[in-house]
Amino acid sequence: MEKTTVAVILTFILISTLLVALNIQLTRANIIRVPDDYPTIQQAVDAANNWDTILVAAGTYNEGVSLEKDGLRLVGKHMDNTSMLGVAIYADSVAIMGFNMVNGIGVGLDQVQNCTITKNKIINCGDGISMSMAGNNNISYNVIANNEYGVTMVYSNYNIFFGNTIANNSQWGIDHYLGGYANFYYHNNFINNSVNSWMGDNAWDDGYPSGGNYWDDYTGVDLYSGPYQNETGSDGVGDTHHPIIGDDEDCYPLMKPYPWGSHDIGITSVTTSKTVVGQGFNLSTNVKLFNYGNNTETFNISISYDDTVIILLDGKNHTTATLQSLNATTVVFMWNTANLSKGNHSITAVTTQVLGEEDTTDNAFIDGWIFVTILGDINGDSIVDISDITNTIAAFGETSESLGWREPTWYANCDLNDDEIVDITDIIIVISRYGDSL
Ligand SMILES: [Ca+2]
Ligand SMILES: [Ca+2]
Ligand SMILES: [Ca+2]
Ligand SMILES: [Ca+2]
Repeated sequence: MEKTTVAVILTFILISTLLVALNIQLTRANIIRVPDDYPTIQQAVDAANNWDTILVAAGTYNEGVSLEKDGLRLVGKHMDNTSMLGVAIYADSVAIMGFNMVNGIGVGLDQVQNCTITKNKIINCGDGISMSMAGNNNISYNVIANNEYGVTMVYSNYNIFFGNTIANNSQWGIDHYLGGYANFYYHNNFINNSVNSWMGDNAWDDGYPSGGNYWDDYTGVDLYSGPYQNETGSDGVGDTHHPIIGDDEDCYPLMKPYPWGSHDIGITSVTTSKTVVGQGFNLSTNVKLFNYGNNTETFNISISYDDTVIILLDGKNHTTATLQSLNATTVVFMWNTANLSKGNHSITAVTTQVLGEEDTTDNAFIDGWIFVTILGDINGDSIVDISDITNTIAAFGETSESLGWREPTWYANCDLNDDEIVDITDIIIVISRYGDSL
């Protein structure tokens, strides 16, 4: 064969190969639009090839979609404005994102792998997400709420769930009862489900400091930090493990629902030294704060009774605090009750919003109430009588350090002269006021 012939054949082969490659590239890049190209999502799915992308404009599509093509990407405009009833997936590597599925059929994953379900709202469906023999799928940043079951699994393993809010589901948030093990859950919020998770053998945290999930029924506190939660100082992670039905546990339960902003401070508790106080006497209110963000923040904190900002003993109406990332502090406010009428008052602490802060729901905290009364009325029933005397005698000798099992305020309410001990002076005050009433 002549050299030129060989060159021509080689060139032909090269161009053919390029064309085939280009064709595959074109096939992969196909984008179909709903409703521009097809009026319904199902018609677009039926017309699509594997690995196509279907973009769905905002609107209400009153259809449940059945999907059997590998790699298909179904993308709604936004989870708030692109509605459909749900989708049943029977193919691998499918992606569903940006849909609002309300009063529909939710998402079904049937014997599929490597699918991504992200940024959808799945609300008021029977099962939010139902998985049957589905593995290695990625379920992230969805709101799965007000369903009967949030997620149900039948022999479905090795799936990853993160950043989802699973809330108000009337049965179980996640149901592994019919087989679901080695699934991995972190940074999800479990809120107000009848039972947050049922059975299974799964992983519930991403190690330290990344952490686990937020559980509304977690009862622990956050006073310590570190991988073993034995180092001084809070870190936004509960100090004790959160048990999950079955033998599982979340070793690093989060103290606040995800996501935590990069600028985000919050008040975690407000406690006032007395719940019942003689009018005109001093109180101290402790406000505990946490910095969930990754920046050092400086901000003001004030406290109010009812809607009136309290002027502190130092004459100011606020305190300024600086708090490093993932750290807690307690600010103490000393104030006097002279301006408060006798009766119940609510106590509220408020912090200023720091620059860039999005979640301000935890920048205000209401701490129940205090009862302002006449001096000597220990139990707040508006009269000084024998029960106040016996209460004070029962607290005789108590100091803030010697409380044992008792509530701090029980001792504090009896320490009428604020000298940090319940002694004969306090008993004499009660007796001298015997019979006084509001
Ligand atoms: Ca902790
Ligand atoms: Ca906040
Ligand atoms: Ca009384
Ligand atoms: Ca005293």
